[in-house]
Amino acid sequence: RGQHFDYKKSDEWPNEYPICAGDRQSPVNIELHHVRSMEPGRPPLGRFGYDKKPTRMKIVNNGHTVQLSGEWPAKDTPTIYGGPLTGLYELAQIHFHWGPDNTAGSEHTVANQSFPLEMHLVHWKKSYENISEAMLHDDGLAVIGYLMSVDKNPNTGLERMRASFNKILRPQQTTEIEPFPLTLFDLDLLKEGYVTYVGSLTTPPCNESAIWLLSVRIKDVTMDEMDSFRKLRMENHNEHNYRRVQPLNGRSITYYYD
Ligand code: SG7
Ligand code: ZN
Repeated sequence: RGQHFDYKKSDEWPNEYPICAGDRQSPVNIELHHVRSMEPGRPPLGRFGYDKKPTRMKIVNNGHTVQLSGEWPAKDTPTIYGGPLTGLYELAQIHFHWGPDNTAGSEHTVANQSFPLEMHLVHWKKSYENISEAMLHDDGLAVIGYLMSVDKNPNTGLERMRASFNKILRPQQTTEIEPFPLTLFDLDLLKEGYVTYVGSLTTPPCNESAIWLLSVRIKDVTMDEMDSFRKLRMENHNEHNYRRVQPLNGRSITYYYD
């Protein structure tokens, strides 16, 4: 099910994938003074399974990103609920967006500022049959995003992943890694608040099926970790894998805190 597209030609994506020119596209720029406060009485965002070690874990270079996925016993599969979400959303995979140097890389921007790395945790709504089916509905996916900027503190999850990056330097390479619980990424789930809006996949076919939750807290990534991402070869000699920000078209961005 490989989609082929070129980040250098993202203006041409709509020719082949018309939804990429839709009116609820992602990513977007977040202006904190435009952000609206949450409606009172919403249940807080919750999660389970993030602390459970999967039975297997693998990373794949799919030509557009590096993707981490795991296999858990059904009851332990990382799941989120509450906040702006209705129902349960189960984790499908985690992936990243970056650029050739520290001036760019993130997909979302804050006050027009880019960050070197953005981490996405893609979840799909369990009331749908599977993720492909969920992608056809406007509330089918919930993607949590973390913006990261360069600092000295290594991230244990990123360290565990990048130890095997030499096995997936080329597109379509895959390798199993020693399983670890996702809590090693130190994702203290959006406790300091997050912003949410309705949007799309940031890659073709750009389905308008994602509820976005972006951490307000910026995470750390080390220079060595960034170098490891930049050594991964992508399709079409792409040196970056972020899409530029898309118009809001009247959508509101809401600030949530528990
Ligand atoms: C990455 O971003 C991949 C895609 C993902 C896409 O290129 O991780 O995943 C697969 C399975 O190829 O698409 C449906 C999906 O998760 C867009 O995801 S994003 O909007 O979170 N950036
Ligand atoms: Zn993404």
